[in-house]
Amino acid sequence: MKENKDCLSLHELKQWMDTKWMGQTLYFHEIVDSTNLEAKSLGDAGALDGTVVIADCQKQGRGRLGRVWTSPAGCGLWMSAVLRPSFPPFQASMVTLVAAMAVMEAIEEVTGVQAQIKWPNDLVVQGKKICGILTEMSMEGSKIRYIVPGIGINVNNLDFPEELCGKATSLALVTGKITNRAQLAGAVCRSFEKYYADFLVHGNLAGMK
Ligand code: BT5
Repeated sequence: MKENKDCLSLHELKQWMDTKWMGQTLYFHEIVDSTNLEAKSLGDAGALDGTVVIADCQKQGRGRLGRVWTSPAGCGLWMSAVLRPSFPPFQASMVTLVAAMAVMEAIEEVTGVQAQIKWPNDLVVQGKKICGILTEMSMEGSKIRYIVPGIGINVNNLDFPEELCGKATSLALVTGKITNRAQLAGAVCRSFEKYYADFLVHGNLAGMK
């Protein structure tokens, strides 16, 4: 497998965005500092619930606690959403788990790969990190203004910087195949809608399988 490029574009993404609300307002950038920063700006500017931002490349992909998320062009799914829930702030951390469940289901649906959730915000395959999630929140008084879950999935990466070797993997390294990132993005958004709706009804994750 020498060629690891698929074609990610707004047009391609829209074709796979078979959802009710998540990703129906959709932004795509070839290159961006961080999709979380973009989504937060959109949130500040009044973006609708379910607005999604996807980039081919992040110059300053962010992990938790100021850590760096390696986000090269042409191989990953780097995406963030703007959510405007009415639940109280103490429930916000559950959104990370909703996102993790959604990514796990989407990866299995699209590639057949079974990833495991590594608490609190990672997905791993064969002990190596394939996805990281960074959830950020903005408050207005004691209420949530918006929540931004940011999802990074290593899809078609064939190699990693030295510091990640042995720690990170990708769907391409696991399956030996190229995965269509737009298809995966659509599947993530569809699964997210399902698990999030369940969470909004129950107020917890008890109903999730
Ligand atoms: C995370 O942080 O795992 C959250 C990563 C969230 C990334 C997404 S991409 C879309 C959105 N926009 C952003 O700017 N961020 C979100 P943490 O648990 O702190 O893990 C960070 C650590 O993971 C780093 O210190 C590295 O050790 C490792 N790492 C960095 N890049 C990686 C990659 N591509 N694959 C696997 N591990 C990586």
